[in-house]
Amino acid sequence: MYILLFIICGLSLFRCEETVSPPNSMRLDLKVTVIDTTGFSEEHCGSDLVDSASVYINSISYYTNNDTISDSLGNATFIQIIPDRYNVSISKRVTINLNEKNLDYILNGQIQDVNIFDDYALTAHVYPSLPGQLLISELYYNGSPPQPPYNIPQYFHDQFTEIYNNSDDVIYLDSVIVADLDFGHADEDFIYAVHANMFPGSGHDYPLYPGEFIVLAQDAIDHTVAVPNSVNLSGADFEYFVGGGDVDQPNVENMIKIHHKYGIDVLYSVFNDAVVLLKVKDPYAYGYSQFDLILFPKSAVIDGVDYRDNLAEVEYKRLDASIDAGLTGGFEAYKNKSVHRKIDFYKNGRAVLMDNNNSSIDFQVLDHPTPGYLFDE
Ligand SMILES: [Ca+2]
Ligand SMILES: [Ca+2]
Ligand SMILES: [Ca+2]
Ligand SMILES: [Ca+2]
Repeated sequence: MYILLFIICGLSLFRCEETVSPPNSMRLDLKVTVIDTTGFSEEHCGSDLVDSASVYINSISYYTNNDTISDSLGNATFIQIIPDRYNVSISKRVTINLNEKNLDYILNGQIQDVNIFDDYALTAHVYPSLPGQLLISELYYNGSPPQPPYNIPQYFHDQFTEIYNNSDDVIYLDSVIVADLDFGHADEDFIYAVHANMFPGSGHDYPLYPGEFIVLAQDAIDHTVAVPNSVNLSGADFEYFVGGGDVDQPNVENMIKIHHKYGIDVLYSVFNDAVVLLKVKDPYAYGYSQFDLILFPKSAVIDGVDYRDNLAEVEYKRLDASIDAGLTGGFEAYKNKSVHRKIDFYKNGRAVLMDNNNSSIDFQVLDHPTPGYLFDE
């Protein structure tokens, strides 16, 4: 029996190695031409062919990543890549001086799940957007594994959303809404939220200074008491409170419940979901779908992140490229992992986090969450 097992393991190992590194004769070249047909690049850079853009390709089956820079004709060439299904992401920063103020635009595009099994040329469209000033810096939705002898099954009450001021100015959290979205609503103008909760305050009560974090907990308690390798969220700044038997930590501010389709708390899916920050004058102004989802205009979204356990399932993305052109996650539920924005650069000692509006390149996976602080680089 042991011998048989050994042989099976050995075989699968061999097969795995063999597929990851096919011989060079099997490899192929890919040319990506980056183009901006919105008129933005033509006006500000002199051509609709986009030079100096970072082009990233990742193989869906083998998780390999490659990146290169587009040339003066907008062409990015990849030599001798493995034949596979690929996701392609493009990003370029363009600084525009408008009324004596520098605005850092991002040209951003994504092509999902393209079959590249022969030499191939494709055209990728990019769209201009402004990167977020107020960002979701970390999302811990994963939950904790069961830990004997505590006998608690998969634990998800320790979820939290970390928000960061990525700008040079004070930002007030007052009336900012945090919402998670339903899948399958390809609406040009609206997003469809399952849960929506608003920060309290009347305009200037909750300042967030440049480089500062806040933590919004599902429940602001020390979760390590129940599950030792979970997180201590007793120092969280805000918590979701939906009423009923939900925890209400008296010294931690509650979010204002705007919409709550279901659940004993505001639970993000441990498998796949999308979370956004947005701000509107009247959260009830846009109505509801027939499935009891609350609508918000897409134009009100400040930042968003789309995640999924299986990164190959890009067809199930909940956010479009105007908010998040990519997908983060890629791990099993209940592993204690979190997704965190990468550090783009430092400005006067303050970390500026990456926001290409593409979580495939902006986020990385941490083995343990970091509520209210930056991971060590
Ligand atoms: Ca709660
Ligand atoms: Ca409370
Ligand atoms: Ca963003
Ligand atoms: Ca963190």
